[in-house]
Amino acid sequence: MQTNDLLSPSAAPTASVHRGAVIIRSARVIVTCPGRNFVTLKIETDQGVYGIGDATLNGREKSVVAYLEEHVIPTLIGKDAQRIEDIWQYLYRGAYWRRGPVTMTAIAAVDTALWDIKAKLAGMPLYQLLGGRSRDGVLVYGHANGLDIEHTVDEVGRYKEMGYRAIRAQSGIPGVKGAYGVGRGDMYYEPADGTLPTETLWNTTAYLSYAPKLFEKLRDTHGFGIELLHDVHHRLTPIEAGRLGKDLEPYRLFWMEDSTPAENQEAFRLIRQHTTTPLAVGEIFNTIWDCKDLIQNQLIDYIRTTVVHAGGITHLRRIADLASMYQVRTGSHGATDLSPVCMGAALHFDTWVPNFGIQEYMRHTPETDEVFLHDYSFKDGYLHVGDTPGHGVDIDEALAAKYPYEPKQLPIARLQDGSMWNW
Ligand code: EZ4
Ligand code: CO
Repeated sequence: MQTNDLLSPSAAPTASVHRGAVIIRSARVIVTCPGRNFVTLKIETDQGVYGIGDATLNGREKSVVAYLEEHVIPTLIGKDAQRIEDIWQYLYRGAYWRRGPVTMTAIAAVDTALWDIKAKLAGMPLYQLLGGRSRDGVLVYGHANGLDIEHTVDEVGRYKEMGYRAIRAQSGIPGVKGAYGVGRGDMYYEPADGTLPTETLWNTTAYLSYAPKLFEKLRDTHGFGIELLHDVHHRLTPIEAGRLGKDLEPYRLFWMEDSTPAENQEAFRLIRQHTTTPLAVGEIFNTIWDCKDLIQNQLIDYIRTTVVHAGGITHLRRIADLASMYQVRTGSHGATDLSPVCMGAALHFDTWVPNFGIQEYMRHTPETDEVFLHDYSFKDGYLHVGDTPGHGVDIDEALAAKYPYEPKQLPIARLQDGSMWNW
């Protein structure tokens, strides 16, 4: 009797292992807190080559750890580490439950580690594997935060002296408790600050009259020879964002970021109709579907998705390619909660991607930089990657173990009457 191979269980389609395979032997998650929490995935192969990927999701670190340990790592063992695309599809399509920040951060960690491995196997820095260098250095912007206008103007001056050519300016607002972006220290603005979310108070009226005065003073003092950026951090409605964009036009911002929440991508049409201030959004997006309408309708100028929160190099490349068709450029998120592993991978991506715009760069603490040894450096407003094979970032596990996890959450915002607002 003939057997039907298609129906027999032994013919169930699995990804077969080919000659030349580099088998994933183990994978584990490392959690460390050298000043702030970071989650790192380390994938080891049977050829001694390993790769690491950032898996940090600020305030939700343990959710990603559980997703990786319970659901992802067991499926990786025995797979060929070279099959980056197939593993990406396996983790995305194969999960049934698609998208979401936890899932996509976990996928990003695997993807980043696999690109690290592939580049190491090739003996190349990652940017070479992606298609080679498109630029000499990666333009970055730093964060100048002050308690009021005068302080912020001074802080921008300090960033200019450090060599920055592009600076994000955020200022406290009189009468507004805990306005977004006001640091506690000089260099390391760190919003995740409580075991329970800190409550901040928001006042749109005060902000809308204060922000244009800040940029007027910044231009008066520092001139137009420096790029200035501003993050609204989702605090406005679309029509309010349109008004702010219009009020800021004389000060020629590089961009106005996250001026309204973007779950409804259509919302940006209203902002666009009212202002020529360039618009940036995307740091909390996790797939291309969050950006699709914004990009295809040319409602934004910069897409801020990044390696760790948008599915890794593999998915970010797809977003950047879509964006390039509409002259939308990249402006990846790079706050301190994105580890040096993400920063390293992002800088290789930025060195290659044709439609690069700018890269956010908040310096990590010296403790973090010691745990995560990295081959990138800042000079004259640009970050430069070195030629170490892979993405050029490694983790000192013995040192990492000295900094145990500290639970911390992001703040929340309320209006004057107590209603919840967008933080
Ligand atoms: O508040 O990364 O542009 N940067 C930002 C960040 C975010 C934090 C949240 O985890 O908006 O400072
Ligand atoms: Co932001």
